[in-house]
Amino acid sequence: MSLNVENPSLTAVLAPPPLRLIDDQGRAVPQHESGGFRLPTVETLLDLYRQMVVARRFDVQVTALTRQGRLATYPSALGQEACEIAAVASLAPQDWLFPTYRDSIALLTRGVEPKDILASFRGDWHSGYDYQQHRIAPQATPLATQALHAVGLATAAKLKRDDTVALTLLGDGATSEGDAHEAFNFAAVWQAPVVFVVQNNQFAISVPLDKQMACRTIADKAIGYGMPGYYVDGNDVAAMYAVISAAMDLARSGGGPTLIEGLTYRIEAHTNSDDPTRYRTTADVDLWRGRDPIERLEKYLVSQGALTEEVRASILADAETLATTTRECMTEQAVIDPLELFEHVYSTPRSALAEQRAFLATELDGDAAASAIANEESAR
Ligand SMILES: Cc1ncc(C[n+]2csc(CCOP(=O)(O)OP(=O)(O)O)c2C)c(N)n1
Repeated sequence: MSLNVENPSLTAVLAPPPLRLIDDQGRAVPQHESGGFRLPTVETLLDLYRQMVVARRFDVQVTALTRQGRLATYPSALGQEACEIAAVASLAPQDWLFPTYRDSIALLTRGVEPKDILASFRGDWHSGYDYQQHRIAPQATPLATQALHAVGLATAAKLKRDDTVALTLLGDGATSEGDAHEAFNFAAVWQAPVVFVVQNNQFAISVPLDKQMACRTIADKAIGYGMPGYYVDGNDVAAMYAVISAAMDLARSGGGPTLIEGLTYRIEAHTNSDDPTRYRTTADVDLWRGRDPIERLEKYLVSQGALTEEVRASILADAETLATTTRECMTEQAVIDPLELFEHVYSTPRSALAEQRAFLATELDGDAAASAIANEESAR
């Protein structure tokens, strides 16, 4: 059945320009274009700038270590610093963050040590950080599952009448999952204090967003769920911070959830096992490199006289110190016991798992014996 529409062009959908407070050239946008959001203070912006510069240095360093074979895998967030840092900066100490594999720099910004962030990427079976201490859930690899967990925690906080808000980060691809739909729907039905920040980096590995949905923006979907939605320039940290902070305030004061889409771009490959030249052009990547979130803020801060050479040098020195710590912790041999994997599954051992454990133990013994022989031979 087709709709009887006289003018089919009426059904054409055009994405609006995303909300921004600082434009590509590093200029504050006029008040009437700011959607009612206020530009954060220069002090706040300088702090966000520092965190973005440090986070990028970490990201670049970890990508290099992965290429050297020190880590099994690392999903880079290069180019997405504005979304990641704005999200963490909007959290109060009691709030919870529900991140994905892409969001290591968010963990870093919330105070997790590099060696603890990287434990699972080196091959350990569990995350290296204490979830309760940092109020950060495990970095989810199954897409969108963390959104449900965030809604669960937020609903519990509401029932307990405490003022905790949950913030979850999702990719554009994750919004194609049923779990994302369930999370958005029940967050709105239950008016849960949760904020969904979708980093639309335009690809789910090799699949562009227009192969996943036909609507204008992900943010538009919010209206269907019954919550506010914002389509924001995800490379403008000022806008991301202003919108996310407002959504956190709304959730904390009992106003329910918000869906925020940050339009951004993943500059690096999906992970080190991906070849992005198969599905996107160098021209596209160059275009987005030209919209760099750090350079944009830098221009603004310089124009305000807030970023002097001295301040910049001290931020770069901090970033280098962190890169050195990161390199050093990766040169230490990881102490990993693969058999530990079986220890916390059931309180009473199950026969199938016991068989698998015995199988792995035999394999590990074989490996140990083989490497002992190899060592002996090379010593001769
Ligand atoms: C439930 C589920 N299905 C498929 C995958 C395989 N997978 C891993 S990453 C990815 C793309 C995710 O894209 P997006 O949500 O946009 O996040 P990005 O990696 O771009 O940050 C897919 C399909 C998965 N991890 N989980």
